This record gives sequence, C-alpha cells and structure tokens, in this order.
Amino acid sequence: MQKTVVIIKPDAVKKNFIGKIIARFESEGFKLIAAKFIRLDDEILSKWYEHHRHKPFFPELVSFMTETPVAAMVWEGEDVIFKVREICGPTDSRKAQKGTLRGDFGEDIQRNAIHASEDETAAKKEMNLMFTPEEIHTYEK
Ligand code: FUP
Repeated sequence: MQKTVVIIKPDAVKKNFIGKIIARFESEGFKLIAAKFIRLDDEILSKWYEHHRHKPFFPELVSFMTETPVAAMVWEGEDVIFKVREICGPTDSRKAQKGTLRGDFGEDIQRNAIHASEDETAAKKEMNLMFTPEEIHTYEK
C-alpha cells in the first residue's frame, strides 16, 4: 500500500490544529502508521528541502520550521500521495480554497500548516529522514 509523509508545521502546531488535521485524514479512510514530535534543525532541513537550499527564502524557512517541534507522520492508503496533496491544497495558503487544509489552517506561502510528500521518491526519502523502520507500523499482513 502506498505511503506518504505529512508534517504538521509550527504555525498549525501553535494553533492547536493537530487533531483536526489527523481527523480529516482518518475520515478519508487513510491509516496513520507512524507519528511523533520532532525538533528539526539546519542539517535535516537542508536535506529535506534540497531543491530550495540555495533560494533566498531558505533561511527564513529554516527559522519558521524550527519555531516549535513539528508533528511528523506517515499515512497509508490507496493513492494516498496524490489524495493527501489534494486535501492540502496549493502551497500558498492565500490561494488555497476553503475546505482544503492549507485554505482552512494556513496563512501564506510559508506558514502553510502542512507538508505532504510530492511523489513516491520524495515519500521514501522523507520517511528515511524522519523515521526508523521500527517506528513505522503496518496494518498490512
Ligand atoms: P509544496 O510541495 O507544496 O510543499 O511546495 P514547495 O516544495 O514548492 O515548497 C516547500 C516549502 O517551501 C513550502 F511549503 C514553503 C516554502 N516556500 C517558501 O517559504 N517560500 C516560497 O516562495 C516557496 C516555498
């Protein structure tokens, strides 16, 4: 079964939206198979956001992503990568429709409440960066 990595970012952690975001994914029938708080740092964020590492907004992004520990999780389900990205909405919360998580809980292009893996390659990489295999449960036999 397909897996995706979700991070509830510091803006949403501060505003107590963790439960609402988890409930939304559960209501879609996805299974939560790993979850923990993690304090991100420069090193992990440089790997996580490799494609943004040299962009002018990167230092500000690091500063935001380290404001609080983030809630990192792995969700499992059919076509979960695409469907979770759809539920999140576009990167910029100001352009995200109400009813999407970024539209409901985010503020702008940076403080956008949630991260979700872009594709299978990203999901594998992000799972390895955030979790040990022992931390990931599976409902599959
Ligand atoms: P997404 O795949 O929707 O998470 O979007 P991107 O990979 O394009 O961007 C990753 C993160 O970089 C965003 F969630 C927030 C940050 N970002 C900025 O802070 N400023 C920008 O102009 C673009 C992205």
